[in-house]
Amino acid sequence: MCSLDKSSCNPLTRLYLAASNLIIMSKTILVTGASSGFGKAIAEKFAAEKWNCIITGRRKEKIEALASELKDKYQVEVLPLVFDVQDRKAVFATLENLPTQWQSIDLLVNNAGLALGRDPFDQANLDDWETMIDTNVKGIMYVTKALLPLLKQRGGGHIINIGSTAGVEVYKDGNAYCASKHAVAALSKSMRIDLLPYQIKVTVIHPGAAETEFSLVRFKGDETKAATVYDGYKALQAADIADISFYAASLPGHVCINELVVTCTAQANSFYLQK
Ligand code: NDP
Ligand code: 8X3
Repeated sequence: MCSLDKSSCNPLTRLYLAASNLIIMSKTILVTGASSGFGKAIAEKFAAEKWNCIITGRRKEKIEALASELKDKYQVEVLPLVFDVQDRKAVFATLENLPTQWQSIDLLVNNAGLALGRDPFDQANLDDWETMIDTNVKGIMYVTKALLPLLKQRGGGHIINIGSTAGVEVYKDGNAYCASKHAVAALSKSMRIDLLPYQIKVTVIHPGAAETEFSLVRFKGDETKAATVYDGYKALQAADIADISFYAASLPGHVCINELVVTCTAQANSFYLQK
């Protein structure tokens, strides 16, 4: 018998106990928008900390390449999933049919999102507006709703939503992007209240300017315009948001960071940036 004193077990039993301990201790994160920027850095950080990762995005080759890289580098399990968060049917079909061994999710990071254009309200493009609302708002709603049965079944768990300083203050020509991120702030508050009975933590992180593919997407591939956004100061890096997400996810069960506004030192808020 070795139920109380592990040191008295034979080596094989000790090995078995150590392995089962490792299995029990492995946690799982699902992060959307992992093909670049914050999402990719978040997957890298959590994989480095030995979390198993479900990574999602639309660009299949990038998601699959990241999956191989994380598996090789960190010896963790990685499930790559390719879908558009705007596509309600695809979101539910994929997330309601996760392989059994992937159904215990400790942390959902709703990160996938984008800005398209930066134009005055009267000149902004309606299709861009719809894409931003469909991705940044409806995407979070679909993904979260699809995963909630699993989170509830698991008991507890944590949702981190990536908002923006654009969800704290509205800036000129920010219109629909700012509205979408204000919606993320409101949805985060709403989730936190409604999910209280299930002990699910809800954190919203509002980053300021960060050097990712964000501006390249916003300015539709215009590299010069995108680079100008980060000229003359040290912007936040994707790894900064990954580290902060990991910290928020590592706190004791009874502690929840509700909201965090994070900027680089050169930025005070949406309006003041020292270049
Ligand atoms: P990136 O453009 O580098 O990354 C965006 C990620 O979202 C990509 O992986 C992209 O993957 C994914 N994505 C976009 N649209 C969809 C979609 N319809 N379905 C599935 N995945 C999608 O930008 P960031 O990393 O900077 O952006 C991540 C989040 O952070 C966004 O919500 C953004 O609004 C927010 N944010 C960014 C800031 C910044 O200054 N960079 C500051 C504050 C907030 P794919 O194209 O493969 O689908
Ligand atoms: C991204 C930061 O300032 O472009 O959400 O809105 S900002």
